[in-house]
Amino acid sequence: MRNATICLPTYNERENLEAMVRALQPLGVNVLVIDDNSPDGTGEIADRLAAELEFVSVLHRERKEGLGPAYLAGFRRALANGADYVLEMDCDFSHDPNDVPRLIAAVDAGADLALGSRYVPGGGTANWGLVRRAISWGGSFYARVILGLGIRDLTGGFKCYRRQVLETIDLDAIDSKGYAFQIEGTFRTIRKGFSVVEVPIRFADRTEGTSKMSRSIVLEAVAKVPELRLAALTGRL
Ligand SMILES: Nc1nc2c(ncn2[C@@H]2O[C@H](COP(=O)(O)OP(=O)(O)OP(=O)(O)O)[C@@H](O)[C@H]2O)c(=O)[nH]1
Ligand SMILES: [Mg+2]
Repeated sequence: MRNATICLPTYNERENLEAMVRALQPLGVNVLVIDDNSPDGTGEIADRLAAELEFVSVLHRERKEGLGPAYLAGFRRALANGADYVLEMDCDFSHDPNDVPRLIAAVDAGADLALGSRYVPGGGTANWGLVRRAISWGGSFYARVILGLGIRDLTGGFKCYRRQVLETIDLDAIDSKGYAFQIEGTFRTIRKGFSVVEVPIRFADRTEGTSKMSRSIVLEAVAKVPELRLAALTGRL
């Protein structure tokens, strides 16, 4: 049986973490919580769950540095622990735990990276306002055109990587923190010749806790996309 590890970054997800872990329990996956010393006590909840449940482990980091560094630390830990598949997922129920088996099945079927996608037929966003939808769709459009990719949803954070991908792409070279991290991971995967498939998902707004999205995360992505394009053009990527 292959080992699938879900990397679950948390920052102040006290209201969501336990319910998320319980929802993932029947799926036969490992869960690695990556907590950045959340002031609301999420890290202690994670420790309690890890002590109770064999499939749960915790990576404590000293401070909040953004999603990118948290995921990179999680990827390295998951690979060291022998994961065959490494997943990314938010801990706020925007990503439906019941969709995890479909992402895994896409990699079982041969994809090297499966992306949960809002912008392919069958996918979508629930209860998002027009502005939020426009920013998200526009961000993927911008990245798709500049990077010349055929992928519809480049900023989503619900993914399943085959181990070989993360062993091949240069993780040390990635310094993106927010949405740019998602774009960069997928771009590097494609540049190395790996196959990517989009799996339609319905993305729901969080109902508990607060968003960590910020203007700087959006601006980082706007700047990072042409940087990635240039790196590819000059053979550095
Ligand atoms: N470890 C860690 N986790 C983070 C950090 N920033 C966000 N997260 C977690 O990453 C996931 C996604 O963050 P959200 O705040 O939901 O951001 P988002 O999904 O882009 O924005 P919304 O759709 O508005 O919720 C959640 O599980 C957060 O707790 C961080 O700096 N460190
Ligand atoms: Mg969210």
